[in-house]
Amino acid sequence: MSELRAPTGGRDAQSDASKSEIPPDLGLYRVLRDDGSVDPTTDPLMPEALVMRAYREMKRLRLLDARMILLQRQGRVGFYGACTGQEATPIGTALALQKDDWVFPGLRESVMMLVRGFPLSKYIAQIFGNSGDVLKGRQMPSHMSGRDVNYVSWGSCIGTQLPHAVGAAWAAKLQKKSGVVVGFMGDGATSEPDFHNAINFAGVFRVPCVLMCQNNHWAISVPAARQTASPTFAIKGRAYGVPSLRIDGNDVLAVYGAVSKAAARARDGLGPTFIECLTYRIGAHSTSDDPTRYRSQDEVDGWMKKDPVGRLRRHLVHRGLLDDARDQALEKELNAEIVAAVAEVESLPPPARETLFDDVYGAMPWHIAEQRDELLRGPEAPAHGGAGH
Ligand SMILES: Cc1ncc(C[n+]2csc(CCOP(=O)(O)OP(=O)(O)O)c2C)c(N)n1
Repeated sequence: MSELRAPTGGRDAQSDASKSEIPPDLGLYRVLRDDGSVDPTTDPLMPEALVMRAYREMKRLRLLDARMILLQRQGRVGFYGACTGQEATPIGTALALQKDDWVFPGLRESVMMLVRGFPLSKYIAQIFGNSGDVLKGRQMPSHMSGRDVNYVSWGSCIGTQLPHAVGAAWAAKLQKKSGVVVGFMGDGATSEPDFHNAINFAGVFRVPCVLMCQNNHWAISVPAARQTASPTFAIKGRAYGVPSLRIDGNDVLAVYGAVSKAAARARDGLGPTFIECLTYRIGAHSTSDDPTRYRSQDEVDGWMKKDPVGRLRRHLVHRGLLDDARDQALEKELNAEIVAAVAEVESLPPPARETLFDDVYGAMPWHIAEQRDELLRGPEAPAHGGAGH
């Protein structure tokens, strides 16, 4: 990844100082400047239509997350894990990938399904877990997935998706398929054995994958500084012989540029790349968490100034592609889209009881068929599944 310059050093430094000497796994690849202009020496020249699309997707996700948290507080959905403050990383990644690529996510990347073409109403039905849900409501809440868009369900046990991602990439290599696999993790996942197994295997077998670490500074209540004594997470790739870099994960142009190059390397048979995306979880870990118990509002306020949506908005205004009126109109349109999608699926009944037995066996064994028949002879299920999952 030597072509990606490393503009700054130190844990959270974001100035443009001392550009060239710092190795990419200690530096910070960044494109968007604070005033909305771009650094011409690092600009990946993302096509204008894609930059506009990125803004639309990031803004929609910001609104969608806020709406889903509201629904959870009203008892209409069971649980939700938001991506607020981290939108640039999954969206910039999704826009850099191709149709036959695969995504093995953690908790905060499900928007990639939408960017890859999964319909919003079906996505929201997965959050309700009702009969509009193609997964038949069996997954853990906030574990959306979509076979049509090569987006695999998160396993929930931290880090387990990483050996799966690397294994899928190895399979693609053996089968001479063209797809690249992207595996995501949080900073906390780098302390799991699965991370080390996966990245070691990826390096040894030079599999076509990109491993993305969203360093959002917290693993629930454990700060990144208690997660590792390494100066960066990216540097961990050195031990495994995997080219690694640290990028500004709140800069969608940087994410797009870095992932495009890493995916191209993988496609060219040059093996894996490990990318640490420096970002921040603005909201709670999930609707079951109260972050005021373990971090200060000052810290959150500091990161709000580096908010990825605001930074991209400044860039679009700087380029003359957006103004207040257009931005407000877009917000109205996106809110209406979300409200309509919720209205379309919320009143659907729960999945039919017999679906519980689908998709498990090719040919249903007799004892399972017996249990299904007994269930169907029993009393009717309540008309609505209620709020709790
Ligand atoms: C193996 C395992 N240990 C603990 C947990 C409980 N847990 C759920 S999320 C989480 C923190 C994850 O932090 P990180 O990997 O940084 O991702 P983030 O949630 O910040 O995106 C933990 C410890 C779990 N799900 N699995």
